[in-house]
Amino acid sequence: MADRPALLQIGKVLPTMATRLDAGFEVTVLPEGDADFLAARGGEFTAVATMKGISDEVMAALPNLKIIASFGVGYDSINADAAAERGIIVTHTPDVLNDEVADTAIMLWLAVSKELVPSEAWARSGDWEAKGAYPLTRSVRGRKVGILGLGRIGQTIAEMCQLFGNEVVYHTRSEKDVPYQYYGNLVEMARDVDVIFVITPGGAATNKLVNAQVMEALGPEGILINVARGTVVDETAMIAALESGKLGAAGLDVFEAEPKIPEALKRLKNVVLVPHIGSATVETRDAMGALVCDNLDRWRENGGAVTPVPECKHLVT
Ligand code: NAP
Ligand code: 8YV
Repeated sequence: MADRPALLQIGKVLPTMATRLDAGFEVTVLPEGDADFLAARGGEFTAVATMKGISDEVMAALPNLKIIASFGVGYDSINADAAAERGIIVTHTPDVLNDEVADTAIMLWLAVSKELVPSEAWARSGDWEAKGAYPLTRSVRGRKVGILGLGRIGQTIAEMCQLFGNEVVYHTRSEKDVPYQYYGNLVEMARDVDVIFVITPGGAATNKLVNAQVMEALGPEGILINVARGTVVDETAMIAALESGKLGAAGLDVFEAEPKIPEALKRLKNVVLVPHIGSATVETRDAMGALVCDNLDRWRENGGAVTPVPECKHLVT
């Protein structure tokens, strides 16, 4: 392998990442809107570092590619099966963001239940003086919590819920060895809980998993928190359920066509919306960036990888 393999960078990396990438690789940033670039130079690159996935077209234009190191644990914007078939290792950044994303999920639940946004507006606007105390809100204590996707992050959310004295139950495709009640049927779980945290991967297998039936089962007092991917929830059905009161409220970090958020969703009072900030702290993003670089360095040293995605584990010795 070349001492400094040619690496194609997709998206803007963190300063800490730039220093490390430059130390080990000959880095070229993929120019946006330059249709001729890949045709002319695609054959040069054996490594990719990406902050925003990689399209099938770009992957196909890199015939000598050996590794795609992706920033983020979710890799629904990378065709990992196609990469594995070509012998390309895809890596992601699991675990280092579990706590941060769980914190964001709990923050959204607290903000929705305790009406942080409208009560803050009440304080700022002078309504407190003019109208008196803000109306009572609802407690998160002692609630029954349903977790859709009890993986690394889902389990961290479950642990945090123990601090609030919540009963935790969950739905996944396969039952886990955990002390929480398992529901094989998502609608049945929705019927029995006060809040659902959505924290599955995105992609075709989970597309619109949270549909109108699930949201109606969660009900007029129910709260939906989505920190997974916008695609996991049927957004049109969610807006209709929130407008009609069939679903009580929602806290959303992710959206179907982000960064676009439907105007109808923005108009609703019973939602808290944040712009995909689940892992977005300096500390956690630096840890994710470091793991991207660790993967690339391992590959450069011995052809391996630290955290390959499951589809590519067999390519790593
Ligand atoms: P993980 O450890 O792989 O856990 C995924 C969980 O989802 C597993 O329990 C899995 O169990 C379950 N699952 C998968 N497909 C399912 C299906 N069709 N129906 C029901 N359950 C299903 O992943 P993680 O590290 O916790 O991350 C989860 C996801 O969170 C990521 O893929 C990403 O999309 C999202 N995320 C968002 C942010 C953010 O900033 N908002 C940050 C990080 C991650 P089974 O396989 O048994 O079904
Ligand atoms: C990041 C995420 O915001 O890890 C994930 O799957 O969604 C987030 O941590 C994203 O990957 C940054 O591109």
